Amino acid sequence: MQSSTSTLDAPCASLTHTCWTDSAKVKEQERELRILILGLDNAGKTTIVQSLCYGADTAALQQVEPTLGFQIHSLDYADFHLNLWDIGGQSSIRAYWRNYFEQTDGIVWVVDSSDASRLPLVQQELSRVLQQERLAGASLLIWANKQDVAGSLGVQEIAKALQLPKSDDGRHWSIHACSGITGEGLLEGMDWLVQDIGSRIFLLS
Ligand SMILES: Nc1nc2c(ncn2[C@@H]2O[C@H](COP(=O)(O)OP(=O)(O)OP(=O)(O)O)[C@@H](O)[C@H]2O)c(=O)[nH]1
Ligand SMILES: [Mg+2]
Repeated sequence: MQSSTSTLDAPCASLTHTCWTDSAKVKEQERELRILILGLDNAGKTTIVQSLCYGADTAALQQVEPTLGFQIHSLDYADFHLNLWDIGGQSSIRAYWRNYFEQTDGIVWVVDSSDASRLPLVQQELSRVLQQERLAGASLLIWANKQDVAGSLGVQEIAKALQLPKSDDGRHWSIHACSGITGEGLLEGMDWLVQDIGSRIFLLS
C-alpha cells in the first residue's frame, strides 16, 4: 500500500447490501478510482485518511485539525489507484460538497458512533447526498467510527438510524464498525469498497 498527497487533509461487525443492476464499463487501463470522504464535522474523516494513507501514530492522529476546505490523498490499494477526497464536514462547507460529486466511483460516509445526538442530522445529510443524480451509481461505504469510545453505538443501531437504502434501491452499500485511532475495521471497509467498485465498473479477470 503506497500513498501520497496533493496540496490542493469491539470487534468489527458489518452489514452489506449489493444489487447487481449497474451496467459495467471498462476502465481497465486506468484502474483509478475517485472516492469522496464525507460526513459531519468531527466524524473522523481526516483521522481515517491519515491512518490509512500514512499509518500515522496515535499521538499524531489525535492532533488532526478540522478540515476547512478539502484535501486530496492518493493511495495505491489492492491494485487500484485511489484518489481520496477528504472534504470538510462543517455546516458552512457542506453547501459546497456538490462541487465534488462528478465522476465519483465511491462514497465513504464517516459517522461518529459516540455522538447519538447528531444521528438525525447525519441521516438528513446522508439522505440528501444519496439523492444526487451524479452519485447514483457510486458504491457507499459507511464507517461507524470511534468504536474505541466506550458506549459507542454498533453498526446495527447506526444502520437503523441512518435508514440505509432498501434492497430494491439499487445502491451498493456496506457499513463497518471502525476506529480511525486504532485502525480497527479500516482495511475491511476498504476491501469491500474496492471490491464492489471493481466488480461493478471494471472487467475483472
Ligand atoms: N477516540 C476516537 N477519536 C477519534 C476517532 N477518529 C477521530 N477521532 C477524533 O475526532 C476528532 C475529529 O476528527 P477529524 O478526523 O478531524 O474529523 P473530520 O471528520 O475530519 O472533521 P472535519 O474536518 O471538521 O469535517 C479528532 O479529535 C480526532 O482525534 C476514533 O476512531 N476514536
Ligand atoms: Mg477533516
